[in-house]
Amino acid sequence: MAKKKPLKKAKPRAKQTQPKTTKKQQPQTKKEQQPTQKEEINILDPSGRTFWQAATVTFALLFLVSIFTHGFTFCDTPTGQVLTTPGTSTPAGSAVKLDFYLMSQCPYGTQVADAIAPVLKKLGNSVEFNMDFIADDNNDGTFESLHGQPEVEGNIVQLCAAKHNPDKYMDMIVCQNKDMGAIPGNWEQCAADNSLDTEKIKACFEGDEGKELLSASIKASEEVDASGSPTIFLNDKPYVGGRGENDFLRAICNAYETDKPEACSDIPEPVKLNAIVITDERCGLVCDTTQLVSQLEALFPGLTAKTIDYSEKEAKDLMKETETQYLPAVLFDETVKEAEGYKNIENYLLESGEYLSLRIGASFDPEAEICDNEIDDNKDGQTDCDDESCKTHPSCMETVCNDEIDDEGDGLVDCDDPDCERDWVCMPKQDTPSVELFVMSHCPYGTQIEKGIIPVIELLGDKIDYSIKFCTYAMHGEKELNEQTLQHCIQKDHKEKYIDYLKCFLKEEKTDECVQEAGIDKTALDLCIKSTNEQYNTIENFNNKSTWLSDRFPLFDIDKESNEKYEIRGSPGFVVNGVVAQTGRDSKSLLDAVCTGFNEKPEECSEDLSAESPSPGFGFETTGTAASADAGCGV
Ligand SMILES: [Ca+2]
Ligand SMILES: [Ca+2]
Ligand SMILES: [Ca+2]
Ligand SMILES: [Ca+2]
Repeated sequence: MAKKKPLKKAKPRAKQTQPKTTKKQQPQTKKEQQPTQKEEINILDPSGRTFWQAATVTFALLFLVSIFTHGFTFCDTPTGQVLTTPGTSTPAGSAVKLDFYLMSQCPYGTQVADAIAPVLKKLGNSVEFNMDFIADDNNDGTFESLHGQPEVEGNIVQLCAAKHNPDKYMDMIVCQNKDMGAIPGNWEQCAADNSLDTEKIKACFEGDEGKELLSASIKASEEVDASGSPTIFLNDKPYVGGRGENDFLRAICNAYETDKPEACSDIPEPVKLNAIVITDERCGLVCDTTQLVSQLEALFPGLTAKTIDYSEKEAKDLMKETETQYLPAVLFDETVKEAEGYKNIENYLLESGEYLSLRIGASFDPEAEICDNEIDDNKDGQTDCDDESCKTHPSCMETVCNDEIDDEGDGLVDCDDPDCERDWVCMPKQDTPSVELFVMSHCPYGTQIEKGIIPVIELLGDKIDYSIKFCTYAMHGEKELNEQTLQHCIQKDHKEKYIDYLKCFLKEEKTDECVQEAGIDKTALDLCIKSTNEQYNTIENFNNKSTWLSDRFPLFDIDKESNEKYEIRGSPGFVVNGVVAQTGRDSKSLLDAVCTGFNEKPEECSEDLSAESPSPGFGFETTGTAASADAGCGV
């Protein structure tokens, strides 16, 4: 896929300059997750530039599917996995298995917990229900979770309740969820109110048992790759249906082949609702709404979806009536408001005439010139790239700026083509390129790229001018602030020893040992640290929480100026000759990126460095997966 190619042209997507974030470090809030009414589910690049590219299309559809997996709203990033439709039959006589993976303070997690509680009561032993939590195990008795320590403790106390009061713990959870912000503190009252054994739960919660339960629970979540809350499996298959009480009841009941429990006989009929889907056969895969429709049908069991093509008069009339410009389009009528799954998509619906249009970021304009079909589609006498509207279409542009190929055949190759003007690979060249890497010292993706860049720095030596800089806020606590000031000082006063130090530090984060091992004068270093802390108020700011970013992250101002100059948002950020570069984190990609900055490439640039991504985090043992190549720490 395009985004995995390190040297792929970055121009059309300015947003790529921001490091992507991942579940582990992403401090998200409900506000960030909930789109506003005006927002689109950005499935397809609205600029249309990537629209015709089949590879991007596949990505778009996968993204769409993953959105539906989570019913649009969830805490955290989509996993991108392709999912099947829900419900799978279960052998006669055995219980249906239902697994929830949640975060105790995720509003979308508590929503499904509340919905399933009455269903479990109705179905009793006919359901084998498991609830596990998504968090990070530091393997030292401490944990980290997206919504902070209260969530960690909330997870623990709920696991303790499940262990010691398997029949009643959901009552406690439902009670706690009424005031989600009070989790975990409200557990005791909720446990007492619902006649749970508070003594046992308390002992578990405060002792090692709770921690062990959470460790095991996190493992269970990791085993199924659950990263968003809620992630739901029904009979071991991903569940993508509605999240209301009756949705769950219906889905579970459908999973029994025979011997359906009594409660299955009187489920209210799903609300009937209608949708019209408009597509255009000319736009191929992008307008293939098969998966979208089946996901909508899973979300709305009472849905009747009718698909019409742009070539039909009905479609054209409807588009006019609803002022719809781009396809595919999904138009619901008012009945959607009565359906149980409405809440899941309401923020993505836009009033369009008498309909509600689902904003899916569609970008195929059926009235526009299609730029690569050798037909003058809009009948203005200009075909394909000759048509003004195709000027920014990939098939009419220099799309790869460092392949020595004139991609669209206008006689201008790579950086000579104005199309490449803003591409980072066309950065100004220097005799001695400057390389600035921005990290948080304890960010796993910062350490990952550091492990990748070290061989490049060692190889190029004084042919480049490098520095490791630090983000303006720390996400990994006080130790990160201290470490960064120390590394800043080593670079300032003992640059020649810095790489040796860093290589040692990246093994097991043993700062003191590594200072000694690198032969750095501790006394001088301490003096630098002291004066640097004073100069930048690092400790003072740490102790004054009102200065923190979003009340959560202490500031780190040493490299503030360059962070702002390059608009570095998180860890890692990579800058060559003053231009933010998009590159992989393996040594080969990083060498290529650095070498792009030379006026004349030295022979070292043809050296064959490892193309394997280092592992995120500390230690040099393993290599990372492609999946982590876009991950980062940042808000
Ligand atoms: Ca055309
Ligand atoms: Ca034309
Ligand atoms: Ca080219
Ligand atoms: Ca060209």
